[in-house]
Amino acid sequence: MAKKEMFEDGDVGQASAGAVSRTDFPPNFVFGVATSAYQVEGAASEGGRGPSIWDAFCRNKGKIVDESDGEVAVDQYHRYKEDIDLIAKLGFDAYRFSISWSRIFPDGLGANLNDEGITYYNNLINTLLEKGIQPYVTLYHWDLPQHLHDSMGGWLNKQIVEYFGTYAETCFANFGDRVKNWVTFNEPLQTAVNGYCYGIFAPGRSENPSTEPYLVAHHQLLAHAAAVSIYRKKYKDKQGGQIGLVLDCEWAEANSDKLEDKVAAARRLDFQLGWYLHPIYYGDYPEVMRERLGDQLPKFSDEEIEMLRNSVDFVGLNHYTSRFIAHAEDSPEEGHFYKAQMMARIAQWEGGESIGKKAASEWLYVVPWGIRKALNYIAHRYQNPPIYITESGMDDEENDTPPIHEMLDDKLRVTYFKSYLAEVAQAIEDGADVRGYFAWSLLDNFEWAQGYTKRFGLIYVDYKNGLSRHPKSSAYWFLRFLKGDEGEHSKKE
Ligand code: PNW
Repeated sequence: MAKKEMFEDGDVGQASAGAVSRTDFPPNFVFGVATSAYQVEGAASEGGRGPSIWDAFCRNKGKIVDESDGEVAVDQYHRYKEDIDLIAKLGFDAYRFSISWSRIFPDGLGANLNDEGITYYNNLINTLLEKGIQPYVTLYHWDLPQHLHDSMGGWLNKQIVEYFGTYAETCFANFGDRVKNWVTFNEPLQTAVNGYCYGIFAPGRSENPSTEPYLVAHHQLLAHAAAVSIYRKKYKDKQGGQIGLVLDCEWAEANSDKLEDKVAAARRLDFQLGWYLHPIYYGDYPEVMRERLGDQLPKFSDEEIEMLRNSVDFVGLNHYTSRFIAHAEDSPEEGHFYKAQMMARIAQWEGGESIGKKAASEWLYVVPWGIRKALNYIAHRYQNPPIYITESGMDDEENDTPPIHEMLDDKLRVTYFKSYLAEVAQAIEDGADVRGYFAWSLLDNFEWAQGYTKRFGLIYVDYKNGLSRHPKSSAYWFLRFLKGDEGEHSKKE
């Protein structure tokens, strides 16, 4: 299909302008909201928490656009009851949050357990369960204990695999009687590429962009496998839970019917998903990565591959946006990781047409049809695994000029969720085994290098007035949708 036709019929894309209702999904389909520890908890110097690489990174001038940090964030550490009340009132089934490693082991090493950290997460988990909300817990969402970075090089050192195993096991042992859904890593790609190639995420390294990202990804994969192996050997039977890995993927649509563009789009997907899923399903990195990267790509031993094989009970997909991909010998994208992919990512053409409406973040365009394609791609290429969409959403620019009620009426976000969910329902009909959808995010929060200048929340946080919480139109839309009051009417017409 010509690129223009794909988005001619309206603001946000094709088939998805119609209605969507709860009954388009199986009754046991999970609807949740997501956050991560450093982005929402705050209390960074309280409760015995040790520093993480993000505390240190935020102090480097110029790294965070508004020079902010997660010291207070949105203070969920002290307001978790209020936040859980909101999740319950909106009618969500599940809350995906992450555990801060340095709140459990302040120096990361695994000898000195911080009881206050255990107590905090026990309270959080118990309060969720009292309200009938299932916890989905991520062990690593980018906040490595600073001591592990300083003393041994963090993810660059293979020894990290053991330390991660100890930390993971401590979480299974303490929380696994109640937590039935575990994620080892959130988006290992972003840690590898933004943390070790571009230096725009902690720990901010860009010295060896052609080797470090691949080493860091390798060690994250091995740490993932180690944690899963511990869980399956010692906890899974007793506790009856499941464990998976969360990957991020922009859909890559070939820019034309030319073979070289189709191959470039396929290569792009191998560099995002295949980098992590190929070792797990097929025993090595994708061939095209080996071809393009040669010795820069580490090798697995037979034993490691054995451990990695089938090491996911489900695939978590963080999906926000899509791009058209064109073959490019000399890629316009900067940095080693993108150059190696020999492609151009296209969101806008010379004529001004765009792949979708733009959200606030540079990289985020609203492209509903991409999520259906991404889900079908995973289903076909990776043996139709159970998939949870563990994050999906869009952001508005922080702007304190308009009155708050205007900020709360987030019409484009409502359209985003309606249209993306309609496409998820289609993917289920196509045969993809999709089990859940988590909106990013429960509430506005610390958006990494963008600080507090971008707002992804269903709930508005008033940073100027005591961090008070105010549900946006999208939150009320979910409330009606989850009750079954959305979509049915227009559907029958
Ligand atoms: C995710 N991209 O990161 C993270 O898991 C969240 O912590 C974050 O707040 C959220 O998305 C919004 O940014 C991403 O460049 C970072 O495509 C970058 C991309 C996608 C997701």
